[in-house]
Amino acid sequence: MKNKEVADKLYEIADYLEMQEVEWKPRAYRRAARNIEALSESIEDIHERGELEEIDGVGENIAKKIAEYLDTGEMEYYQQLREELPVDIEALTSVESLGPKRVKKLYKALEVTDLDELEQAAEEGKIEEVEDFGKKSQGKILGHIEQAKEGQERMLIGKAFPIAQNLREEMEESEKYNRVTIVGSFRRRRPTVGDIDILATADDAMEAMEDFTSGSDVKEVMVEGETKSSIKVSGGLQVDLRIVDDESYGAALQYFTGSKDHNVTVRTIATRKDWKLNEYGLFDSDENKLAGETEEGIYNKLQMNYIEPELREDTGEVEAAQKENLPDLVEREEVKGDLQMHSKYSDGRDSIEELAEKAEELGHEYILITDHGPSLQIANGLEEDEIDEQREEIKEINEKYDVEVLHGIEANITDEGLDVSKEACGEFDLVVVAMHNPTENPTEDLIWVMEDYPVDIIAHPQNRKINEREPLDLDLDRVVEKASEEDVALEINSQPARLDLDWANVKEYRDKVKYVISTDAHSTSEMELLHLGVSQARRGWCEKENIINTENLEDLLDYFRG
Ligand code: DGT
Ligand code: CA
Ligand code: CA
Ligand code: ZN
Repeated sequence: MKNKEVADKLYEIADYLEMQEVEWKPRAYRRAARNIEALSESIEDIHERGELEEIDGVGENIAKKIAEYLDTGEMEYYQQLREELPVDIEALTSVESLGPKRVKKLYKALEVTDLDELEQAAEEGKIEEVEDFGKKSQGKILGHIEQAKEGQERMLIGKAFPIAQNLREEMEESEKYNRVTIVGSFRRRRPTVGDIDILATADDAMEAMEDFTSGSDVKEVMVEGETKSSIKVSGGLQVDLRIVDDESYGAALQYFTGSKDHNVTVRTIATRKDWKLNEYGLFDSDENKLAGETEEGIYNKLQMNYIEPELREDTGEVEAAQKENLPDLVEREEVKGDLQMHSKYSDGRDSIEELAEKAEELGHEYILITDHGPSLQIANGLEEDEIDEQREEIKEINEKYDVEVLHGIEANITDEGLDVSKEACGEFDLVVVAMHNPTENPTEDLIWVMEDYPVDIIAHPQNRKINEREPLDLDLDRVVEKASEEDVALEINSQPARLDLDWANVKEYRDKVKYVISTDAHSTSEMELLHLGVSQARRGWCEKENIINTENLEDLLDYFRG
C-alpha cells in the first residue's frame, strides 16, 4: 500500500509551493494528502479502477500526478520543484518554529539543506545574522533540532495504523501464513512506534519469508532469515516479521508484545518459583513445559490474571493481576457518542449533515458539533450570526436523523479571556474550551474560566503535538481539582498527533476527574479515529465508569447540568 508514500510526496509539494509563496495551491495539496492518508483502501487499487478523482480533494490535476507516480515511480512536477529549491523540506520543517518560508530564507542565505547543516549553522552563530532571524530564534532552533531528529525515527501510531492493518490483511489473505498478529508497541497502542513487529506461523517458513520480503510495498530488505526478517516499507517504517511454532505462539506473543519492563517484572515472578520464561514458553526447573500455547496460559500459570496489552507498561499491572484487581477496561463499543468535531462552519471539511450521516453509520447515539470560537482566526472561527445560523441548521437536521446532534463550541482561551461571552455560552448544549496558544498563566486561566463560565469539557488539555510541540506548562493537580469541583470533564483527544490528555496522566487522575473520549474530527473520515482515543484511555486504566460519553444522552446531559 503506497498511501503514505503518495501522501508524503503531496505534503512535500505543498511545502515547496509554500516556499515559493504560491497561494492556495499548498492547501489543496495538503487536503488531498490528508484524505489519502485517511483512506482504508490502498491507493493502487483505486488507481487500478481509474477512480483516483473520486478521492475527496483529488482533482484531475493531482490525480494525474499520482497516477504518474504509481505507474513510473516518479513525479516530474515534484522533481522540478525539488531542483529549484534542493532542500530536505520534510526534515527541516519538522523543527518547531521553522516553516517553509523560513527554510527558504535559510537556504538562500546559508545554503542550509538538511538538519545537520541547520545544526552546524546554528552552532556557528550564523543563523542570528540572517534577516528576520535573531539570537532568540537561533536558540529556539538549536533547542528543537534534537526533537526533530528523534521525531524522524518514531512514527505516530495513527500514521502507522493503516500501513500495519493493510499488511496484516494481506498476510491473512495469503496462504503462506497461518496465524498473524501484530505485536510490540503497536499492540500496546503506544502513541508512537519505533517499528512494527509481526508474529506469524507458517507451514513453510522460508516461503513465508520470501513472500514477506518481496511484497509490493517493500522499499528495502534489511534482514532475511528463516525465523526473522526486517523490511522497510513506504514512509521509512521498519517492519519485523518473526515466524514461530504453533506450540509456542502464546509465549512469543507475550515476549514480543513487551514492553521490556513488563517482561522483566513477569520474568521475576517466574524466577522466584525457580521457573524460566522466554519466547518459547514457561518451563519448570526440569525443563518441563508448563505453558506456551496461549498468553492466558502463561499468566494464569504464574498465578495472575491475563493482562491486556495496553496495560503492559510496568506501572503496577503485574501486582494488580496477582491480586485479581485489574481494571475492566473501557471498549470502543461502549462509547455512545463523539463530543468534539468541526464542520464547514469553521475549519472542518464536511457539513453538519454529513457529520450526522456518518455518526449514524458509526452507530453513535449523539454527537457534539464544536466549531471554533471567533478568536481562532486561522481556523475560521465562528461569529455570532453564524452561531445562530448553525443552531437553526442543527434543529432541522435533528428532525431528519435518529442521532442527536448537539450544538456546542470549542471556545478558545487567550490572554484576553474566553472568546465567547457567558451569555452566549449559556445557549449551547455543551461548552468545550481549549487553549490553542499558551497564555501567560495557563493554569490560572483554565481555573478562572471553569469558575466563571458554564464549561463542560476541556479539550486537548495539554495542547501538545507529539514530535512537534511540548505540552502546556500546567499544574494538572490544580486543574483536575477545579474540574472535578465544577463537573468539568477532561478530554482524551483521538487525533494521532495529540492523544491528549497523555495516557500516563489519564491513569494518574482517573479517580479524581471524569473523562470524555472525542475525535476532534475535521472530516467524516476522521470520525473513525475514536478507537485511538479509546486505546489511550485503556492505557490509562480507564473503565466504562471513568468515561462520560459511555452514558446515554440523558445521563450525559444530567451529568454536565447537575
Ligand atoms: P518500539 O518498537 O520502540 O516502539 O517498542 P517495542 O516495545 O515494540 O520494542 P521492540 O520493537 O524493540 O521489541 C518488541 C518487543 O520484543 C519488546 O516490546 C519486548 C521484546 N523484546 C525485544 N528485545 C528484547 C530484549 O532484549 N529483552 C526483552 N526482555 N524483551 C525484548
Ligand atoms: Ca516495535
Ligand atoms: Ca522490532
Ligand atoms: Zn482544538
